[in-house]
Amino acid sequence: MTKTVILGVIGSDAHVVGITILEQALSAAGFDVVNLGVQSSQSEFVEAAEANDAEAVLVSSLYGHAKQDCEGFHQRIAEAGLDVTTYIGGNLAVGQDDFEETRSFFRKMGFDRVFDSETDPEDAIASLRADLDMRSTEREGQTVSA
Ligand code: B12
Repeated sequence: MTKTVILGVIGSDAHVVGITILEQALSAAGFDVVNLGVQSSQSEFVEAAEANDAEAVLVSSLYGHAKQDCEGFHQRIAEAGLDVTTYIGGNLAVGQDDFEETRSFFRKMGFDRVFDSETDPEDAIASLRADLDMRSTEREGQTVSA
């Protein structure tokens, strides 16, 4: 079954090239992509995930304000009762920094995976396939034992 993913650039960020490339790569890999485009709010991500019964939400941020823009994001997802895999990627901090610290920060925020701006879309797709397949297996397991 085709898996639906929500993709967008969060906050006031207007960098569109990265998500355009990601959308093409994800579509070519067989995912059903709902691209919210740039300058998307947290509510737009959550509402789109709900409306499209999405399996994953992919957040992009390039302009350095991802920490502020993603504050409370996972709380909103939980409040909406959504069980989605969440990824974030791009230029997630202002200026040069230790990416492992950035990764750790966003992991603590609730993102399942955190990608830097050097990420090859194919690597993100491989991770997504693995994570979503694992979720399906877990769900099937739950159904059988229920
Ligand atoms: C083009 C560009 C612009 C254009 C954007 C045009 C447009 N509509 O897209 C313009 C001139 C408008 C612009 C404006 C600004 N920009 Co600018 N911009 C760039 C630039 C040169 C290239 C970005 C780009 O298109 N890259 C090519 C694409 C293919 O790569 P990408 O975006 O990184 O995406 C890839 C990966 O990051 C990754 N990825 C991205 N998101 C996600 C999400 C997930 C889930 C995954 C898995 C992977 C992933 O996969 C993508 C595909 O390979 C970068 C510098 C750079 N070399 O990256 C600065 C840069 C991003 N901009 C920057 C800044 C500061 C700004 C401004 C704030 C400047 C200002 N003071 O006005 C504004 C912000 C305006 C706004 N509201 O967004 C900074 C951000 C600094 C930071 N984070 O610390 C950068 C890094 C430049 C710099 N070195 O300072 N910018």
